[in-house]
Amino acid sequence: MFRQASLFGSDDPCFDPSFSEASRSALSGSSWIEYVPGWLDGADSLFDDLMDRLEFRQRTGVPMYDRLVDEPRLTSWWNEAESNEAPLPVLADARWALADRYDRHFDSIGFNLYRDQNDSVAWHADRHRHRVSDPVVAILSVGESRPFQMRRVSDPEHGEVGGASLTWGLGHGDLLVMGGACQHEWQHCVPKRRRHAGPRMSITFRHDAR
Ligand SMILES: O=C(O)CCC(=O)C(=O)O
Repeated sequence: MFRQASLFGSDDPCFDPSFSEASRSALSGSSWIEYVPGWLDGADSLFDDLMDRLEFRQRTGVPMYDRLVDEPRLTSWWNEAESNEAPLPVLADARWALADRYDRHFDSIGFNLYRDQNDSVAWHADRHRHRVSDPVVAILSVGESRPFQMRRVSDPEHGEVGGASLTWGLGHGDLLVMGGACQHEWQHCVPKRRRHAGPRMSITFRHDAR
């Protein structure tokens, strides 16, 4: 896996605490997304620091459609119950900035590494919707840009589709936040690509209570 240096920030990582570039869109009912392009500066250094610091593994036996498969990406987890400190100070600060803005206590961070164009995550809605009502999920993307898609469903378990999908190109420090009923009314995915794609990491902030 080789990451080509980009023009997108090899400086020390820092984010925009004022969310000045944020734009919020109502999706349907009470679902909304907020998109903040380039929220984080220094995305390249954050990617490299996390690669040095985290242990990634591949989950096996993951249910996908009607089969059990090896997940086509690598993952790593941090949660507050196991360790007080987020893996890097900039992520600790980001947690508090997100908590202030979205009024949620983000107590876990999931790291997903898409090594190249063959890595992906299939259509799904996050399972913690069964424990937390209307969870807010914040996704910070570093490394190369990959399409992130969302589609409306009548039932997130079975993915009955109702309309065209929406797509954002996420990478290089972009932030996308899903809120309201997104995990009940919508599914999301990161599809494989035909053309070469360098590595991308998504850093996902979740809360297990309000
Ligand atoms: O990598 C992403 O942008 C999406 C991650 C995701 O959907 C998940 O881990 O549930």
